[in-house]
Amino acid sequence: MTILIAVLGDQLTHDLASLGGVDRSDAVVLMMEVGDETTYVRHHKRKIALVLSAMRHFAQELRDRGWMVDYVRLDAPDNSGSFTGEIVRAAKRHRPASIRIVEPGEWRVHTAIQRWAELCAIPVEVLPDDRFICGILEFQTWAQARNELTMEYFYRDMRRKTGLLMNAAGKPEGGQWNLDKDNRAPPRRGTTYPQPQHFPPDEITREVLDMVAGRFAEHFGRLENFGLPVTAAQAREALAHFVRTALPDFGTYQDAMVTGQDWLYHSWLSPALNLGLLTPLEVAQAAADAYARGDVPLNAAEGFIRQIIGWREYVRGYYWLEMPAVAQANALDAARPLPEFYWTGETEMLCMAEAIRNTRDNGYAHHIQRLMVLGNFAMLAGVRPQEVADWFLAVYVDAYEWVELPNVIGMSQHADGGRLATKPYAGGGAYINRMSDHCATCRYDVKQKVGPDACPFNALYWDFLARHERRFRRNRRMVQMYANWDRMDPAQRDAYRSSASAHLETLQPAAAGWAH
Ligand code: FAD
Ligand code: DLZ
Ligand code: SF4
Repeated sequence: MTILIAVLGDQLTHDLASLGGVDRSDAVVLMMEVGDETTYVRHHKRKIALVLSAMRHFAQELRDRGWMVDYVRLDAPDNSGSFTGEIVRAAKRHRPASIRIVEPGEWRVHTAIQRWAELCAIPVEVLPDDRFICGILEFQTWAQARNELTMEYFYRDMRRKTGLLMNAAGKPEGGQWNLDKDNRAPPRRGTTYPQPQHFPPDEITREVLDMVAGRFAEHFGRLENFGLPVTAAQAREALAHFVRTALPDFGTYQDAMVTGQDWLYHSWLSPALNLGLLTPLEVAQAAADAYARGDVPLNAAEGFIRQIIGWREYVRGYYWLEMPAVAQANALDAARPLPEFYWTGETEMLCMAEAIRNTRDNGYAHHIQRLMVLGNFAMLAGVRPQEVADWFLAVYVDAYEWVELPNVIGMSQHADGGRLATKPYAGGGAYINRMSDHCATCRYDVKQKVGPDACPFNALYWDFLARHERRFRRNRRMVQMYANWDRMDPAQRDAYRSSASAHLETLQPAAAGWAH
């Protein structure tokens, strides 16, 4: 009895649960390139190229391993344009006894799958995605036992569960769970930085690049110099390259920003991880092994592993716990439209212009650029969180709603009212100046507090605290900021607020049509 196994574009893992325990001679693997997935937001061109190229490579590998693959191409004349449309058509083509699929990464697709059994009149089996270290139900049980969803405690549980960086006595390696205090060094100057490994496009990728350049010409972002890993073998090479060249300094300079340096010591492994070309456990294990060999210091291995088995697993659990309501959350009542320069990069704020250039050229910005520059500015300016979320979902090669939405709504915009992060990630120019070399050559003066030449982050920061005083004044972690505000001369407070208003008035809203 034939089984139809649907494999989605971010499920490109050979030991995917749905591919296990099946007689290959009696199964058809269905992979679908569909218009809906390429345009539910107008993804960065590079992301579309990556996903479709990786899907085509994976299909080829499945065939080489003896699977029968029914691959629906985007340019097929009878392509229905949606997963559901293609499932119905495939059910008619193959007349399977049942359909199997691993639970999808996104709520939109989860909702669509609920209708498949009825539409196809056959059973649909949805299997847990065991590539994640923490299951969805496991996270829900963990969360139910707590008032606050503190990432640090979740992370410790994941360390215990995986045994990563744990000693024989069941204690954290080195005696501490978290070495973040060692990981806040400003950028190292006068040095060369490692670069991610570049994989020249093969014939499959070149064909996809040509198609994307034509069909998605209006989408944001550049395709030039495409060199992302598109197979599991390449992704493993990229992982080894990162461990060798960048991981040793990953921890120390994790929060640094340098003009013209797009990756610093970051891994740029999120695209491969989120597609399933790498699993979180193998990536974290590679860092732990490097530490065990003495190749990298503990603060690097711990800091990196925390991002993978801590933050990445935590935001995925949070997504499924809080959806669908969290997508509309707007606890700070932010109503401003997204400024146009997020799409054009045309701003005199050098930190913003640099992060947006990196985003346009590579579909990348590292965590501190996303959080403390792009996200911080939007929150301080009071931009509507759903517009911010649409932007982040559209412009990054690694963006999938399960990981993007918690990071935007919860971590960077505080729009969930503090469910994910107890304190808003807000900062003025001084923070960016400490962690980057941008301010030295910016048209604005980071040391000036108010006026047309002052760094806009300075006034916007105090204006944000003043606007949300009732919400944040009693927050234990913000007592010091409000004490500083209280000590300020009232004329200084007024000057901050009018300087912020003057800057906000200069912001041009983005024209419709960039994201949707
Ligand atoms: P590295 O710095 O090398 O970190 C290693 C890995 O840890 C990453 O590849 C990633 O898998 C994981 N990781 C690190 N931080 C996080 C985090 N906060 N949440 C989840 N995983 C994390 N990450 C995405 O994968 N997709 C997104 O759409 C996305 N949107 C974001 C939006 C905002 C506003 C913010 C603040 C963060 C977002 N992140 C997102 C998290 C993080 O910024 C990226 O994972 C990281 O920049 C990817 O680059 P890298 O592989 O070089 O990361
Ligand atoms: C991101 C993306 C794009 C651009 N295109 C496709 C596609 O044509 N076919 C496909 O299976 N997946 C695609 N993806 C990834 C999906 O959006 C992702 O698998 C689901 O959202 C998971 O819920
Ligand atoms: Fe950014 Fe302000 Fe520094 Fe300019 S001065 S780079 S706007 S923080």
